[in-house]
Amino acid sequence: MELKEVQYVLNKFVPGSNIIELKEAKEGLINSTFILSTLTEKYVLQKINQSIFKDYKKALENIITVKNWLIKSDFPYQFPTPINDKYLTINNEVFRLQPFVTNSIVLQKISNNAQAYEAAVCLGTFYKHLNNKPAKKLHITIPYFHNANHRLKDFFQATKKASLERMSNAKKLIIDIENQLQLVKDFDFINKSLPLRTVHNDTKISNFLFDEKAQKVKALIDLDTLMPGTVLSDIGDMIRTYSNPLGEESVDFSNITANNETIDAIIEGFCSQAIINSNEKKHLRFSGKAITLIQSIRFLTDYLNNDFYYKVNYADQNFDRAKNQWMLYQTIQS
Ligand code: GN1
Ligand code: MG
Repeated sequence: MELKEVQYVLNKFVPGSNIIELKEAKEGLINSTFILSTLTEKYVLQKINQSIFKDYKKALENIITVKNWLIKSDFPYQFPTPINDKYLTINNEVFRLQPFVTNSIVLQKISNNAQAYEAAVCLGTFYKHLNNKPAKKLHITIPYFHNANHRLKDFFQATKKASLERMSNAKKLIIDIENQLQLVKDFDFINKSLPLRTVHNDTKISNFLFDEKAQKVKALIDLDTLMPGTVLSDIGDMIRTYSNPLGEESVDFSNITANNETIDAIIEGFCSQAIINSNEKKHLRFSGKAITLIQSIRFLTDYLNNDFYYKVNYADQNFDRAKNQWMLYQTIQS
């Protein structure tokens, strides 16, 4: 989007204010995000990807519900939500405007385990404050989001429709994944035995805003996937993203190895706050392995589907992401 368009959208939210600085934040793979400053305010403007967040209206209701629960229980972190609790539809595009969290920075990767610990403490606090809230009242806005069997169904369907070229590139990885189906089944089986909780569902480090100076978390962001679920989705995704020092875009495949000490820091930080039962605790480490394999399957599925879901900058990027996750998966201890 160009400055003129962003300015037009901003004025629908805040009439009369003028942008003096505009930056696009390119971290997310789905929504488009812009950081904009006016003389007196700084905002985050997002264009929602409606083909992925089809139920964005219900997702907004979830955000408001959780916000109210957290306000009531004095959640000690910021939880930025859309200004006026609303989205605006402008020329068939859906936008939200949020305040920018002052003096905050986005980390693309962790640079030490203390950062992993701090983010996990924030997540644990989130779980503690929502412990007695009725998660099942939240809408399921993306059905089967972390259901492994569902992801496998999509994957097998994609293998049937894929181009010959992409199928032949992916052949080895497809066979490797097919040899791991038991783990995917175990994940669904374990989840059925765990309590339903309010789950964030996208706990990568860039969704925990850090203080510019102190190495502390200030805010939890990216709330589109707040849904009922189990703790394994959130801890699994933390493990998947923080334990991979090279990041999910790295193509240095032979050097992708999980840092298992980072995993210890995540579990320690989370358990220092969250109130979870022994069955949940027992499977935290396993969740990292499972979610990483599922993410490899999701990237590979999208590659076979000709990149319908995740944004790509070059032809085989989703295949590279799938290989990256596969390498990581093999080195995560569980
Ligand atoms: C997507 O758009 P982003 O980066 O916040 C995805 C996550 C994946 C992640 C992989 C709704 O999140 O589930 O783990 O990409 N979100 C959705 O980087 O599918
Ligand atoms: Mg996200």
